[in-house]
Amino acid sequence: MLTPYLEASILKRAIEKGILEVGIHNPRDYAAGKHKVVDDSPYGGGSGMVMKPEPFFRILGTLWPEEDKRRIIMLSPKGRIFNQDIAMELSKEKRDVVLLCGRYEAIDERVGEYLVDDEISIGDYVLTGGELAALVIIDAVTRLVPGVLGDSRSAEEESFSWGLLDYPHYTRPEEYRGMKVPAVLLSGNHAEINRWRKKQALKLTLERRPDLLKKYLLTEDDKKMLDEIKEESKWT
Ligand code: JFT
Repeated sequence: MLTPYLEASILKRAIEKGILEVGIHNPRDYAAGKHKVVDDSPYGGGSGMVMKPEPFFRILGTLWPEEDKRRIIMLSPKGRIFNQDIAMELSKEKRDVVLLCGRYEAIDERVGEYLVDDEISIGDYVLTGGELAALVIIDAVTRLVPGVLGDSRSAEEESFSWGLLDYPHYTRPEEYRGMKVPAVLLSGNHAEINRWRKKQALKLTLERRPDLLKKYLLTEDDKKMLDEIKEESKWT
């Protein structure tokens, strides 16, 4: 499940450049007995299966025996909701980040209790297991590591719209099926272009995600643009 995505696009390049290293370890390979059983029925009864604790303890004991060299994160619908702040924090993590992915109904509670530093969910919807959530985290974190996206995205550009929705983008042709690219973008006036983009970002964020706008630190010019936006919307 994991390798096709890791071997595509940006993640593949990050791995090739040596910026990212992903090891995939299957609990089944650490399971006991000839049948390599990783799940069992729940104590107390009920439907579904529970992942046994031993394979997880064995993986971690074998590959990360030193507790201070690992940060163990379990993907779980009960975890705190993943966001860009958590992605940023993980991109700066010096320890190996271990993403524990389960299947079936759940992982035996003792894994969370004794091994796990952090429980994370990628959002309030139900997945079949933790692997997709782990890929989402790997993707979001990796693109924040310096060198992954190349130098084309400057720090200035990143901070420009950080916390706001993105402004509209256009490429050639200048006119398509009667739809024109906004004239300001063809003007070559970069101060004006930047202001237009910031205003568009503020407008879209105000319309669709007012919750984001509340957390965003507004400059005096931002406030002025918001006033302009509100004034302009009175006429539509
Ligand atoms: C779902 C998950 C996340 C995240 C880990 C394990 C089993 C299936 C399941 C589904 C509903 C209730 C278990 C997982 C997630 C998310 C993570 C597991 N399941 N209980 N679902 N939704 N956002 N992260 Cl182990």
